[in-house]
Amino acid sequence: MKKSDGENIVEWPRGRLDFSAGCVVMGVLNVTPDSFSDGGQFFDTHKAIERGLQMAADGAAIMDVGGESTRPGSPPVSVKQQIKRVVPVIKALCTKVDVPVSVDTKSFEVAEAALQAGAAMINDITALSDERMGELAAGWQVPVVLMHMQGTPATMQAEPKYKDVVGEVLEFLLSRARRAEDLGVAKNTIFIDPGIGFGKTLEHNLLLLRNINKFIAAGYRVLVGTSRKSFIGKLTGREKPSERIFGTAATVALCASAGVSIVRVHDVAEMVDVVRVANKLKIQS
Ligand code: HH2
Repeated sequence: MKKSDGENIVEWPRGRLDFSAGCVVMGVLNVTPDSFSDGGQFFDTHKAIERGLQMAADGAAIMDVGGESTRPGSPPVSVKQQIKRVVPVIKALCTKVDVPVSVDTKSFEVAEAALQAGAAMINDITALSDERMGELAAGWQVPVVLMHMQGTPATMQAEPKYKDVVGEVLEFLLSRARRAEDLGVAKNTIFIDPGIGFGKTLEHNLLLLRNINKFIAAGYRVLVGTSRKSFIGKLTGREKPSERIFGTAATVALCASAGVSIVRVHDVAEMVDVVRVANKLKIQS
């Protein structure tokens, strides 16, 4: 079924996303010293702002600003520190460009400070484990990303276990999405995300990606974050995250072609090209 234009455009008081061509790109902007891929590169506020401006110029539809790494084993960062890292960057980007900025945090306080600074979206890797986050999104009428994770970043890669990874992850996401709706978040502004690499082995990640159509068919828009992740390193033998761009491109092309709405990536210019081509190559079933 072809969606009408109305369904392809998601609009809210602070932003707009146009899915009429298919998948769009969310650029990753980590204002952290220790992120697995770009840690330290944009820790300086000015460098982070410049990177955000570059991502907007490169065609990012959203910019995702985070102040806490979630890489396996990463230590938590205090609310105060996260706010100090992300708020000046969000403020500057919101005044300089039209692209909606999302905040990547599991903290209600950080999300609230980010919204006050102009953020237009919340990316919560704990899928509203603090339900005040859902009320916050509903009150500000902003979209939310709900991600699945088994365990916490400190422990998640120790020994992830599922009986049926696809079924369990999907069931969890649907229950959190329904809860978000109960809290007042509009259905078309809820994005579900299988959480690639968050408490998952290589095989779990591959099963989730091979079955991404099941998530797409579930009634909510889907976001996927594979960019430069270690499973791509395992498949390609590329140790350095910065060398995983072609591996990332394969996953991005397949996700876009399958009907994923948003891909979260570090290499915006490259993946905008990938998505533009893949959006035109949806395999007919
Ligand atoms: N992945 C990372 C962080 N946030 N959010 C969503 N919704 N989905 C993801 O797959 C996802 C995410 C990890 O990547 P990155 O931000 O580059 O690394 P770090 O957490 O080390 O800052």
